[in-house]
Amino acid sequence: MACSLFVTSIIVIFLVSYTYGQQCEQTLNAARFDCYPEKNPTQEKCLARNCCWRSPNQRFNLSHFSDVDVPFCYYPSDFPNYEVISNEPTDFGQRIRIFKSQMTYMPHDIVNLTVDLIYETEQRLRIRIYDTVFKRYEVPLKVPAIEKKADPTDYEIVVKSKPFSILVTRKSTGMILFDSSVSPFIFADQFIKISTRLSSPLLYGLGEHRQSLLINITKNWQRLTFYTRDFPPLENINLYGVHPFHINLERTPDNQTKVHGQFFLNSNAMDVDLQPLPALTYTTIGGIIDLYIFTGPTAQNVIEQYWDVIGKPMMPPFWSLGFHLCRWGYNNTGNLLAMIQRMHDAEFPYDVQWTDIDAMSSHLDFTYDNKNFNGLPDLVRGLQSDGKHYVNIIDPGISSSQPAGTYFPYDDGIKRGIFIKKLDSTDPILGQVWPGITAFPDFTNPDAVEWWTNIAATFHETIPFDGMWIDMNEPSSFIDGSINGCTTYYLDNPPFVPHVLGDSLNSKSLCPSAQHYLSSHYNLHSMYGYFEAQATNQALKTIRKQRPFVLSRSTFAGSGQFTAHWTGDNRATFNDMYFSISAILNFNMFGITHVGADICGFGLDTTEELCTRWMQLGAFYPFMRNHNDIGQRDQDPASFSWEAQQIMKQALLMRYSLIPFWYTLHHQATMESRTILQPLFFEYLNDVNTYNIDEQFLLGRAILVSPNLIAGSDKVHAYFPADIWYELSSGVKLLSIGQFIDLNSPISKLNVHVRGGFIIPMQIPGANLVLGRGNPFTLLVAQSYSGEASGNLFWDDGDALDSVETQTYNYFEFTLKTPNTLTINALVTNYKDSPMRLDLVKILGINKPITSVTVNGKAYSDYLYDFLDQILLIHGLNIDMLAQSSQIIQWTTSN
Ligand code: MIG
Repeated sequence: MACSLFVTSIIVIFLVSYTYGQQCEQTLNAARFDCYPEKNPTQEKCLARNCCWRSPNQRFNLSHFSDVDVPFCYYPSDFPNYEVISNEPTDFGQRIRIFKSQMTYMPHDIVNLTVDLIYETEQRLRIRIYDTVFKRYEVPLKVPAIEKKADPTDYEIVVKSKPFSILVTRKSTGMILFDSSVSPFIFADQFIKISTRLSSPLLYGLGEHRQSLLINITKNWQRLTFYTRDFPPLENINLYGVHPFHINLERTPDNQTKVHGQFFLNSNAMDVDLQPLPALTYTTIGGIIDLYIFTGPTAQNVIEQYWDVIGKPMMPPFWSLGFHLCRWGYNNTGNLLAMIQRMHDAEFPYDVQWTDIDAMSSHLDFTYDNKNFNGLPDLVRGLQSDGKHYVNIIDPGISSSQPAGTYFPYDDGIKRGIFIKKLDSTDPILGQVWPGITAFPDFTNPDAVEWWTNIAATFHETIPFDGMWIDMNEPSSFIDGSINGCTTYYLDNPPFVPHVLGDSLNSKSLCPSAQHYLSSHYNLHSMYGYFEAQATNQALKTIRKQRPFVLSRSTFAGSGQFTAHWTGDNRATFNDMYFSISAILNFNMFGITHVGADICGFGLDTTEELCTRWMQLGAFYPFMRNHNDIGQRDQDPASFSWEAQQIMKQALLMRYSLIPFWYTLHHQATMESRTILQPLFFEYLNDVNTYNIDEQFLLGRAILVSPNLIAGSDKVHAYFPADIWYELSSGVKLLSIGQFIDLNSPISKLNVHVRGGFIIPMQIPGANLVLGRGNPFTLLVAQSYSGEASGNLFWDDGDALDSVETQTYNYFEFTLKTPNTLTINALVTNYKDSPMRLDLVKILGINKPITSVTVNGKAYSDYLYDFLDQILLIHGLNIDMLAQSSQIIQWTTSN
């Protein structure tokens, strides 16, 4: 049946090349869609595709010529396309059959397709387009299944028949959310291309790429490639992770901004082409079209709607919010001990010590080098008895060349058959990584989890690690494909290869034809890190019976349920420090909220100035780790001058004092789908000045961080949206708002401001988070214009897997209401193992002298009022926050 269709279609194509007339009149350059995205397009190759070949219409400015620009070869308006043959209402929405009578230029066009329009929720629409006849690969993510059609609040769909296209608009404004009519739709076995018009050129997301936060395509053409890859983050290349999700702003004529999001659920290698129309084109080489549209209308709403599909981030263990210290190349226990000692002597707060592959024996996973790292197990136990934690590295490559019977992870893996296999073989495909020739565990195989758990558990008996760092999981190999190269099979030789680094899908990784339990490596390559993180999370739960900490380099949509992430091999430059901000903001949108960049830079030698600035900024990374490449100068805080050390210590103390706020934000991320770090536009959507800001960011909704990112500068050019802002450390109110201003920022100073209307729970820092847990809490109350504020605090034992399910936690709501009444509401008080004493309350923005203070109705005299800075400090409180469900602090002022 399919075969005869195919033959008919071949006959049709010959007829067609005579009949269609090449409608090439295309006045707008920006409306040209690239018909020859491969390298070296020529007129001949273009015409062979029945496309139009013309130089761009306007005078061509060669200085702007870049890799991606106005295409010479573009689709004519009458290019063959699908048409609707039926359209039926269903329980979930609509089912449409479409058909294409003319073949296009890629092999194995699929002419009969089904289009499901699924009205999943009131704000979420899903569009699935797939082969009507044969089942194709689909991304093995557990996404919500919807049976009943929802009633859309604010979207409308129109399906056009001939040619087939889909138009989605926002009902309330008429803005276009999706419009595939802009370019022909192509669906061949290994080449699927769909375009959509964007609402505006204001675009965010589409990771993992090194780019500014705002992907501005007002004038620029851009191509972003998605295929996980081990390479130091540079612009215009595919990197470690794949997140085909974006946010697009819609500006209405009356200057209101609404937001929608879009997620392309597809794990095959793909290009996303962006052009100033503005429009976006996905070109993927497998799977199906599975598109989600999230109608917001705010940015936070879009995030909630996205995370409902991919899964919310995990709650990290409390200790993992502290400062982490790592480097590649401690080289031996002596160096490691000396570093720990100098950190201790200098009294830096710090929580987690790491080791890298140099601590392994011959780079073999689940071993340690008991010569150079003699005594490592005791060293780790020593750290733990001081309340610190230890994380070690595990690479996916399992050495296959150790003498039989000497390396259990490989021997047992072979026995259980859990390695990725060569095409048509039961033998593992072999690559080469740090330990030499290696096999690669297939974490899509359910049996792999038990194998992985067992070998990790055995090693845990030797070294009781607290978390696992999973690196090299793109998966990365030092050779292309395998030790035997790749095959002539079609998966190893696709007719179109997206613009991946190295020009081949097997570049520094495995052959696409390699076989996983669930499907081919061709389909699953970019999910390797996802499945490894899931298995590792599972293994740690089984072994430690506590909340797991996993750090993964490669990620896919939804990885945040299992793992934290760092942005890979950055370099010690101010530019790298700048790009870390947009990367971290993006990963927050992608649902991996526990994220950071290597502080002070991984590659290259850092400088004292850069490292000082970076420690200040890094104190506001959700995941705060200073990590360094082998061979670079030391960069742990204690390795610098006394002056630099004091500044770094201030930054660390600032972080540690804010941990109750951070921890509560993580709780809200897991429960309410809130980003932890966010761009300013998330909170100030109608303020156009915020759209392009990626040198500042918000922690939660309340704290604005404006780091100094420029070498040798003592000023920060920073924007303050029209609101009340108080400097965090001094409590002083900022006078210029709604504009950019130059803040003083000598090397000793990081500018951090608190937004009026918020109450920030804080705590007196200890030497580490475990030792500081019982320390007194403080509240920073930043009044709004009307003298109100609110905040909350989540607290549990920090390690339990089920504190939410069993309600073994404490939850407080703090409110300041007029007149001058601060209430501490203890809503849940089931966790009693650690004292929760409130010692100090600092209220900002009080412009009248205080005449009295009462605590729970009794006069209280331990307070100070600073008229100049308008701050009321109530100290020595010693309030047990768990004692009563509601406690009240009040004050009166003179008139
Ligand atoms: O081929 O384990 O990104 O953080 O220090 C390099 C050694 C392997 C890459 C990681 C980096 C780590 C390094 N690894």
